[in-house]
Amino acid sequence: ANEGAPVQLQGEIFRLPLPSSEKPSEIFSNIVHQAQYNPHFLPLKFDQEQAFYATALSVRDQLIKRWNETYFHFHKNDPKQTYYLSMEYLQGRALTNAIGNLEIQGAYADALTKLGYEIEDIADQEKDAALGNGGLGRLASCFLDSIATLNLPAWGYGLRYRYGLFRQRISKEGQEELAEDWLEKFSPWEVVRHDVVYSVRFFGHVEISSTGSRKWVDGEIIQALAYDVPIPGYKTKNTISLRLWDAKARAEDFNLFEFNAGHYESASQLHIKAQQICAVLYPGDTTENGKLLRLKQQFFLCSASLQDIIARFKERRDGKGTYQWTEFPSKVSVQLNDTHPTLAIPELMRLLMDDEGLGWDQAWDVTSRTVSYTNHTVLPEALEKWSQAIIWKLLPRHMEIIEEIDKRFKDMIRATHCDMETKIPVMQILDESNPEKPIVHMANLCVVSSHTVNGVAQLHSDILKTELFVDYASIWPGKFQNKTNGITPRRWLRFCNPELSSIITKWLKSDAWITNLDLLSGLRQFADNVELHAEWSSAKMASKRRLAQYIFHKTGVSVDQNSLFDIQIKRIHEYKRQLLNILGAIYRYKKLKEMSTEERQKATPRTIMFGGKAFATYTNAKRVVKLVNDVGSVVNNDSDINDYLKIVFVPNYNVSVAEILIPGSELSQHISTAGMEASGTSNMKFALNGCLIIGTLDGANVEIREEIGEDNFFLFGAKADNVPRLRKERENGLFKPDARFEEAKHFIRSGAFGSYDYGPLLDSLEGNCGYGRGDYFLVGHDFPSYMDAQDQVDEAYKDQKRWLKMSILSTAGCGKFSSDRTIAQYAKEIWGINPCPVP
Ligand code: GL9
Repeated sequence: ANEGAPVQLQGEIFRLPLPSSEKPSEIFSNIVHQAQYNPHFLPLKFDQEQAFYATALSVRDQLIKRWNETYFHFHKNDPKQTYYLSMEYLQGRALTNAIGNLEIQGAYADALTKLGYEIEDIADQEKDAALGNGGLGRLASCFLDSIATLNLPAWGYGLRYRYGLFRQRISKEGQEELAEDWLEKFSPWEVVRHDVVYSVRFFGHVEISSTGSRKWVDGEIIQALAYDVPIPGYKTKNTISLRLWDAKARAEDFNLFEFNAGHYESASQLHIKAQQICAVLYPGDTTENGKLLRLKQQFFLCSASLQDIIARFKERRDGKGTYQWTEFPSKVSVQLNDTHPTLAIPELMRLLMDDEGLGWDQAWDVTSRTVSYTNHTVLPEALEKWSQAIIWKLLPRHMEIIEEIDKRFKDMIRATHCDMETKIPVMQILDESNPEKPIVHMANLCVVSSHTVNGVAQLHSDILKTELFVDYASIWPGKFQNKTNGITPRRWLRFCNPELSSIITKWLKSDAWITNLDLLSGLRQFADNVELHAEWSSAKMASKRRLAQYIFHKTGVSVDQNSLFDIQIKRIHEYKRQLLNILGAIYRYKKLKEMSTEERQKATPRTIMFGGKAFATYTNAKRVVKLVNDVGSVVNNDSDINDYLKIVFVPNYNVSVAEILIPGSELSQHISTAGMEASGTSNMKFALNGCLIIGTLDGANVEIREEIGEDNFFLFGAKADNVPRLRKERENGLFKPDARFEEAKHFIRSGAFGSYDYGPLLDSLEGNCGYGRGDYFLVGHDFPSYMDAQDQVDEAYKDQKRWLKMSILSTAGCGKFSSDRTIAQYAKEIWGINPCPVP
């Protein structure tokens, strides 16, 4: 093993040098060892892909060591621990993040160089773990990073979906969805735990014993098998766990007799059913089958996680049965990430009463002191309502418990808040107003059962208290809190934008900002410094260049690197108003066409980029994707204006694409109808990377603007308080559309962007106001102020000195938006947990 000598290995079939078993700590030999002993690949091949897997497995060894130590440290010290239950985690790639957090980036880069590879190319081989849809899932992942970094005793629980969110392909037809096979080869980051298995029951019925105790029996049993993903903190040994459940059937459920009789499907029925549970994130729910599958997924997460939590509680309380259930809430906190894991509430009640023998009052006391709930949206269609019938069918015991919670809640109102009696119809958990289809309001169940309810930005939390949950707030004013979202500065600045990071470290004379983001405010004093301006601008240029190459590679469109890079990336949704953006772009295009060459030369050149996925069944969102692409094809092939405008749809937007787009951005659009975006988190990522924001007073935009200063934010649009009045006025025919708005719409209708029928999309902006029609999202109302703000952007960009100052001040003002701050607040104000650092 002459590992000191450089070997040329890249791409060639070769004989690996023997691993140096004497020095297993050596990274180089460890990678080689992994490549040779990893059973997944031919040992004679060492291409980029295998180099990635070998590198990742070598990093994983380091993670597992720390992760075991962390587990034992928590076990020994038995601190109160939080469990974060979430149906979504948008982890993205893990390699760069892991070696960055462990501060072994340089060592791995060197080792890979010796093996003939660049670390960036190897990192690029990794598939994104896209077990989430948007901001809510990415927030969960940022939280895990901060929890580990702050040494907090907390874990994540989720599902191990076989296919993550779909892969998006853009064709002439618009968006196409393909299965995203992130586990096609295998994931080097997960550790399958054959020792951690629980039974989860579905269907069946409730049996009542002679003493009156109730037990849920029969039905089908599926096994939950744990896969642990170690999550390293930054500059700490602490490495926490993201435990993802996979579903499988028991061997005894495989009917050998049927199989041998040639009835293969019926022989393995339960195996097929088990596979469906963790097949995809958000299976279509327009059919009854689809709804049932989603409910199964939710319950599967809740039941497996709670069984695991209870087992750990017992084990840590000496495992000898001397624990007191009253202690449970002082050892365990369960955070519900939105309403998707609401079934954790009746499941904890059931486990405590039916399995552990507690009475209702005691079980209720334990449950309601354990569980807290985060609301992430006020959109009516996103507030989960389940039909009672489907819960009776799948989870009969839970439906009984929910009924009882509802009954006791109403009794309590009548007994102690009789003034609120008239509010019962809107506050109750069960809604029987349609006797044909009685439903369960999951958010109401969460509010009634949780000790704390929080929104995700100040404005959103205010709306919860004064509108959505106003009546609960009047009886439980202390229950409601705000926890403004945050993002991890490691992934979203330090690792995705190394150029800018070094500049910041150099000017602040320390890299302490990486764990104390408030220190960024120290950049303010240099906001006018010409040297900093030069460095800042060259870092931005480098990121723009990389982004331009990426775009060319993915779309074939070549963009002008000196144009203003303007980006809107997020799920495609009417309330987020990608339509406003593209209508503005269309107007810009039309005006550029009408200008003389001399006039045009005064225009600020722009590249407008869009990215995001439309839910497969959301027709209007898919029409928007199609429109953006159609407009792009026309504009990008129009040689008259190509020096001034390009419009690009970046396909298959995900975490790793965001890591390329955000550092290269100069302007980003956060333009939702005020009051509708609970927080937004990409706004924070952009601002942190020195990108200016054009936006409405919505979600976290409000706080970002406060922090970075109103002069550094391009504001437009209606305020949240005025939105209901504006919709009313529209109803009453009082809305007068701006001429520019009409012109842009007419231009589409004229067929300027092809023959596709955009009528239905444009019609949603016309007529009488109501959800989904009559311009409910106020695109028309906000259009003129949006266009004015865009004119201000163009002017500001012409003055690069001013622009750079604004950009520096954006970064400098982002201290508040670290998820470290958010998590520290959750830990102190909701979870009641303290740091437990591994020595
Ligand atoms: C969301 C909100 O829409 C965002 O404004 C917010 O930033 C995030 C995180 O709190 O939560 N709520 C929600 O349901 N989603 C969000 O992104 N949805 C998805 O992620 C699908």
